[in-house]
Amino acid sequence: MTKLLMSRRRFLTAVVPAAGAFALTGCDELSRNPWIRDTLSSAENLTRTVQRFFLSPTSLAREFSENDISPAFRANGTKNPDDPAYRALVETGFSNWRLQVGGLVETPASFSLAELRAMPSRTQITRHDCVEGWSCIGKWKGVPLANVLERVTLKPAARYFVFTCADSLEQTLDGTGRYYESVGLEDAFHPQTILAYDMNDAVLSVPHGAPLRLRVERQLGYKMAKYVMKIDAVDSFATLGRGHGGYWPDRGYEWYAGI
Ligand SMILES: Nc1nc2c(c(=O)[nH]1)N[C@H]1C(S)=C(S)[C@@H](COP(=O)(O)O)O[C@H]1N2
Ligand SMILES: [Mo]
Repeated sequence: MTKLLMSRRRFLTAVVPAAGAFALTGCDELSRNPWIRDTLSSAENLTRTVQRFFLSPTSLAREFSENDISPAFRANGTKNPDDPAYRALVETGFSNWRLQVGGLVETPASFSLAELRAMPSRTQITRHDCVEGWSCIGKWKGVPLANVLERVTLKPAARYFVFTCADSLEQTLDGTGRYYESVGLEDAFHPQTILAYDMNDAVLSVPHGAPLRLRVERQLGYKMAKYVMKIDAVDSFATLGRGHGGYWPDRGYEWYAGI
C-alpha cells in the first residue's frame, strides 16, 4: 500500500519540478504542455483506483496543530473578483449574499451567512497543496457540506455536486471562463468537506474566497472552489462548462485530484 501511494507522491514530485524546468509559472501554462497533460490524465484512473481500494471512504486527511499554521497563506488564482454582481456584494459586506442550493433536491433553498453560521460547524488545520508545487497550512472553520445537503433532501439520482463561483478566470463568449468545480457523493459527505467562512480565526477574506469557499481536504487546491454562490446536485456534469466537471478539469487537469 505504502509503495503504491508513494508512487503517486513520486509522480507529483516528478511533474512539478519538470514544470519549473519548462519555466512555466501557473496552472494555465502547465495545462498547455501536452506531456504534462497526458501524464496527468493517464495517472488519474490509476490514482482513483488505488485510493478507492486502499483507503476507506472516510479516511481523514492529516490534521495539524496550531503551531504548524503557515505565517503567510498564499492566495492563488482569482484574488479579487471584478464581476459586478460580486463587487455589489462586497460593498454591502455580503449582507445580501445567499448560498443557493438546488438541482436534484426535493426542497431547493438558500442560506444567508448567519444561517450557515448557526448550523453545526467543524474546524480543521490542514495542508493546502497547489498543483503548481507550493503548500500552506491553514485553519478552516465552516459548516460540513453534509449538513447543508441534509437540509434540501437529495433526490436519488444525485451523484455530483457542482459549485458555481462568482469569478471568471478567462473571458469567453460562452461563459465557460467562469470558475466552477464539482465533487462526488463520497467527498461531499466526507467529514472534512466543509463550506468555510472563517480562516485562521478570522472572517474569510476576499483573496481566499469570501464569503464562502469549499474545503475538500483530500484533493488538490484547484478543487477548493472560492467565492461559492450556488451548489447544484446533478446526475452528470457532461453538459456543464466544457464537460469535465471544473474550470481546470476543462483545461486538462484531472477531475479527481486526490492526494
Ligand atoms: N473561484 C475560484 N476558486 C479557486 C481558484 C480560482 O481562481 N477561483 N483557484 C484555485 C486554486 S488553483 C487554488 S491553489 C486555490 C487557492 O486558494 P487560496 O487563494 O486560498 O490560496 O483556490 C482554488 N479555487
Ligand atoms: Mo492551485
